[in-house]
Amino acid sequence: MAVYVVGHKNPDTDSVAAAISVADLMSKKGVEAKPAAQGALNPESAFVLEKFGVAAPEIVTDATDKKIILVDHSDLAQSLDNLAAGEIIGIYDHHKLGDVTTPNPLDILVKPVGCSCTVVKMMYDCAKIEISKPMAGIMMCAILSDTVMFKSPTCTPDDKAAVEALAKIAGVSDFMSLGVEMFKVKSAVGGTPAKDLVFRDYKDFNMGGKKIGIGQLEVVDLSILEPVKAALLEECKKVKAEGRHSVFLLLTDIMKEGSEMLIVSDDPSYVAKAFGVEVKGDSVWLDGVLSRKKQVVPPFEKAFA
Ligand SMILES: [Mn+2]
Repeated sequence: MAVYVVGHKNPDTDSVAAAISVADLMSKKGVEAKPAAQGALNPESAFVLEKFGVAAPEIVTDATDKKIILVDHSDLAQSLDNLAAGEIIGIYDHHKLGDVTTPNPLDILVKPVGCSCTVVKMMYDCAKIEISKPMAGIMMCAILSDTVMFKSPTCTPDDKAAVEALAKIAGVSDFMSLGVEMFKVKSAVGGTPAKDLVFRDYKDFNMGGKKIGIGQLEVVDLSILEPVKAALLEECKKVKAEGRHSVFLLLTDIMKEGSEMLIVSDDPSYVAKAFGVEVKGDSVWLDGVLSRKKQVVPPFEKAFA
């Protein structure tokens, strides 16, 4: 029975590239493994796979009767449906440990680095298994994406070293310009429905018993989002109306290195409490905030606790 390797809901490039590369590594170790994604690829991931000639993973949303390896998450809310009806045999991640549990011992490697693919690179090295050119290419792009080209506070020296090593294998001499090209693809919002933009990189959290949704759009210039901001806010209101306490959408300007946060909440004072800012109206600028995981989730968890 094949093992399915799968990342979080609303798959991003790390979830997709980590699933593909872990499945590749498992196969080379003699374990039948298939990469999977919990939904269609976003434009950035599609660009990256196309660039290195890698096929898109199968879409899988239910764990029933499957052996599963989780990558890039370990939260039930972000995982497959009916996880308890399957069997998790591994977790490879770079987030805080989530709330999944397993009936049996499992293989697990979770490291405080900027990207799951940095962890996967360590796993290849540890197993002394050669990384192919296409695998190196997609892993390198995932690390550049997750670390916002090394600007994110989540970025570590391990991530930079991994990108440099993977770029050599992939035969990419100027990885930073490939990174910019990738972020331009990510920034393109023209013709995309507001709903798709809100869910492009969206996660639900349980904070102090409240359901909180936090989405993020990273662009090379915030002005790109100006024409769609009102529609994004309307869409966030609809998402909140589905039974959430709050929905926050981070509009991140990777060049200015900060985020405008759109706020739809039963009690916006949590934003003031979490970030020490004055909140007027339905948005606030958070200077220096690039990382949801490191700079947004922890202060909110404290505030909602
Ligand atoms: Mn990641």
